[in-house]
Amino acid sequence: MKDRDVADLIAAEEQRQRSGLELIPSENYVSRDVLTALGSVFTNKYSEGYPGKRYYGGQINTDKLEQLAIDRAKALFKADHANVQPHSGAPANEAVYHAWLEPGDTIMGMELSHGGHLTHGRPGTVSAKLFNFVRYGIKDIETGELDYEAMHDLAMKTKPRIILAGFSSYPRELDYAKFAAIAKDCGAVLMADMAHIAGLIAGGVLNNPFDYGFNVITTTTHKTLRGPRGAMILSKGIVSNPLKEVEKKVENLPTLIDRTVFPGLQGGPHMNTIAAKAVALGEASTDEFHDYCVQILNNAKALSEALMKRGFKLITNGTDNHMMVADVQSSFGFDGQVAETVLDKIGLTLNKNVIPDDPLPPYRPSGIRLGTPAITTRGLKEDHMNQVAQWMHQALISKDDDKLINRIAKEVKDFAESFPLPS
Ligand code: DSN
Repeated sequence: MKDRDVADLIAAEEQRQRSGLELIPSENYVSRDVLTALGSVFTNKYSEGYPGKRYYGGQINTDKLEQLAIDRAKALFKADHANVQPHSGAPANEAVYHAWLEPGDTIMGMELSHGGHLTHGRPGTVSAKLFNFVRYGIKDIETGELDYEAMHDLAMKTKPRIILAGFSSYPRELDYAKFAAIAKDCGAVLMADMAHIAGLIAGGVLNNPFDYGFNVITTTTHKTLRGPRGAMILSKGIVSNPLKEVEKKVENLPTLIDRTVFPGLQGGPHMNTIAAKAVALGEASTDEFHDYCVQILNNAKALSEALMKRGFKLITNGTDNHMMVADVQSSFGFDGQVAETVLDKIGLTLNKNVIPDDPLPPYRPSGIRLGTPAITTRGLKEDHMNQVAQWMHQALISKDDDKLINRIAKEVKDFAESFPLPS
């Protein structure tokens, strides 16, 4: 590479990734094939429109490529349709809202501090300015069970046009059948934002919302799914020509969504990213990927138990998926920002996070969020989780002891470097 400034930063980032352990639950290490597709000549091509219906010439390969990604996504998630063009998760969610709703309509989503995502109605976001969000949340903080009765009552009172099941910091499975029953009673469309757990659904270790009557699923492609940064919208319904207007009926959601993604919200799709999505979807359909997903869950269980044994207060007392949220303020007497900084120093990367109804502000919240997708890709197994928990505990209880912190950092580095990045 001729540009030494950028080349040096790439090399430094590769070294950082190699010598540390990535515990942010929304991150992963992609395969060399995904990186190759991302860096391919498809980056040179404009392809506004959809396969067979483009506004530019020269689409002989892009049409086949996008169709391949669509077909793989449909087969993997049992969808009638897949739109593989969204650049990221936030615009994918926006696209669904705009495809189905009119300004002022109501969406029911998860309370943000209980695990909901910014695009599920955080004040100040574009969607919160345009739509009316109402909230459901956790009933029992010890088990993480949602308050489905309150959700039903609120849905009947506010008549949301979309009920959104999904989260970015909730460590339990949702009861999709209960969501479906509530949506049926109030007449809402059912949408799942499965960005965090798409890989686990593809790998067959968590439930697929489509099996419970959901209409739409949005997901990013770079978390447990282990693909490039980007997103997809999967839907049930009739697929028709996206260049022609259709009536706003639930069976037309695939076409309504296509028309909202392009030309509604985006211009040209990023075909190199779509190539990498196709590769990741191919990888996710293998037995090896299923085994990887089983290991993610086993590692998360082992890590959560090892942490709780050392006095970490975990929200809902454990996990059913790949992530954990720990209340470090009540466990150790300092906030999540302090914990994030200390753990960064020893080479364990995770993020500060709010806990349900957090009394502290979001930039200094009570909690941290961590997970096992990336370390499982590196090859760590249940037996290693005790060691990870021990390093975290030692570093946090001795956070001002620079000598000890440096010693742990060296141990983490030596350990991490014995688990290579995917090649
Ligand atoms: N930023 C993502 C996460 O970490 O969960 C969600 O967008």
